[in-house]
Amino acid sequence: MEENSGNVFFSGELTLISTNDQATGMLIKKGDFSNFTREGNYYIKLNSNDTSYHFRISSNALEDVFKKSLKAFYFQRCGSQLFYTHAGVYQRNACHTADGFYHSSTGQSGYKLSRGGWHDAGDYGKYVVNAGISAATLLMAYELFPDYFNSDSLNIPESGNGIPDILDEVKYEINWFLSMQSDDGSVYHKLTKEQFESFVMPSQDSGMRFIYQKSSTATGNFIAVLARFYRLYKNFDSSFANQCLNAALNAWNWLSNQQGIVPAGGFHNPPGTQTGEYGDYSDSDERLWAAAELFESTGDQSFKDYFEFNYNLGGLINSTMNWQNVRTLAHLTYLFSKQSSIDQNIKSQLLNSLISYSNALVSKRNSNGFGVSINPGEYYWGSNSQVLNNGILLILTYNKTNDNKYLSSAIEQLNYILGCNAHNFSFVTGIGKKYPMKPHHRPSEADGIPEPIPGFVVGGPNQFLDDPILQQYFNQNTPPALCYIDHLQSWASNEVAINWNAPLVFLSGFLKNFFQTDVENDNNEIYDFELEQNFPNPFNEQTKIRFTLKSKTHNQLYKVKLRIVNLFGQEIFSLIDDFRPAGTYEVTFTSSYYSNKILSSGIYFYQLTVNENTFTKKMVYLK
Ligand code: 9MR
Ligand code: ZN
Repeated sequence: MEENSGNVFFSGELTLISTNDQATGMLIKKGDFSNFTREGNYYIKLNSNDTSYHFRISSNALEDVFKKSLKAFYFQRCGSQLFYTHAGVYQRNACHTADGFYHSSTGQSGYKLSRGGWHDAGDYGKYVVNAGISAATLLMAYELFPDYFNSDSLNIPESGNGIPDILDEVKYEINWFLSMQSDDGSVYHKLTKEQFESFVMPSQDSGMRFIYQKSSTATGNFIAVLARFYRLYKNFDSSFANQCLNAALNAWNWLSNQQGIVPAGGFHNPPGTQTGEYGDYSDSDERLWAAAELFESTGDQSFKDYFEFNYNLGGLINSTMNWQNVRTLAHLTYLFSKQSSIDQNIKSQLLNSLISYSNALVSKRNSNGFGVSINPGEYYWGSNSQVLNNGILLILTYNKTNDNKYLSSAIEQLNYILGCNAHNFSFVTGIGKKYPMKPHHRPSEADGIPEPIPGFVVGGPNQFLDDPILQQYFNQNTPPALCYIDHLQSWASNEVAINWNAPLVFLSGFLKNFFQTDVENDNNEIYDFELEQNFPNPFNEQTKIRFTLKSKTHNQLYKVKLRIVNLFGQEIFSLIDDFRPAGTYEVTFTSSYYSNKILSSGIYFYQLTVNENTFTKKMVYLK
């Protein structure tokens, strides 16, 4: 029903999905109104007179999630003041400007300036391992889909500098990374206090903060991220980019001389330290990832050899990436490599493993009442991030196969995070009608503002009940997906963290473009672009594409390209590629264009480029 008029625009039947959904214990029925696309504000009413929250149907519905989830990284910045212009009411003073002292467990004494970077989560610690996967996920989004992630107007201090904000934000972290490297090339594991802070603003957090031992997992992460940053940033600032590559190479030099994991047995908090550990029993995945990124950035044979010798030791793509296991990130870098010397056979093995892993995700999604790609048993600390990272893998599989089932499954992962779940609740602060008001996030609590800082996804249901609040409210008979509570002290279900937000940025940023109808129309006064789209099949002889080139100067010729591209910007048909004078043009879509092409159903775009300006319109092709 429409919000204001109460008019009914769509009605349908519910279908039974499950009488006893495993993850929730619920009886679940589904109403599908995906064919109803009229923009507006609506609610749903059942025969029983129950009504839903009011919601919006709009091609821009995901814009807000994307912007806020990326901006959340800015709100995590350590070491500089957040000003009103960028932070609004969440402005705050600079914090932790005197980081940090070598912890006695390093065997070193004194102080190393290591300022900046992002606070890890609800606490104020900074951990290289977790920072690594967070930064890398943001960089991967930009690297694979640059057109979707190139906004320079997110209102962070660097906005408008001609560099995509997502790179500026990551650079803030990169500067801190550089400061965590030791002279021998190795990288210190973390910079934290010995105990978690109390709930004060970061600038009020006093007491000693320490740099802990070097670790090979931190060093591997560091290499991967700096190498990746180098290849994306070199077009913007080659001297800083080169500094990053050199730092990565020095770190590799140290790492490749270590026989086993450092410290032996993996990093552990020394006695007396209780802050985050990010411990790991294996560094072989970090080493593989480091080699993959160095190969992609340099093309150097030695890195290629290292990757090709080791890539299959833990199997192919058979797990979802997380802070502890980055093997899949190594595989993805090789799978999407642009290096010409790549081994095509390995590439196709990796692709096949990605497809079968995604098939398993799709079948989990099919057996879950809310379409979630995790099974009971997988609702552990940070389960929401597993759901989101699964969404990334599904998108990448869609990218390689063009098969819609992966895309629709990816959309469902985001739907779950945004409210299609047993809690009828958006897990992202400031997004939707009902969302976490008491996240375990120190600045959100200590600032005295009732509204939490927006754009943060919380960890989500945790069936292992890893904190006293979860243990108080739930027990081992609680269905796994219900073990969540919006409580300040439920750090194991209601905390926020940078590595959980990064895949939210990826998923919402990718899918927002997917739903937008007009992708970019920079300069519409000069060139009109019309499209007559005969739904559902625009690839036929009734389709006409009309555009006008308005004359600016007498006898001017415009360089005109008209093409049809798929979701990834790859050209499917070229309709015009020449110079044209001002005038109105009409192109009819004759069968000569499509007779010898087999196209799958999906989203395509008409793309008109006139000189330097590109106009894009979406079309849907259904067979
Ligand atoms: O995300 C981490 C999760 O996978 C671990 O099970 C948990 C306990 O070790 O730690 C989580 O990370 C926390 C980190 O140790 C300290 N900062 C807050 C992080 C999110 O809760
Ligand atoms: Zn700080």
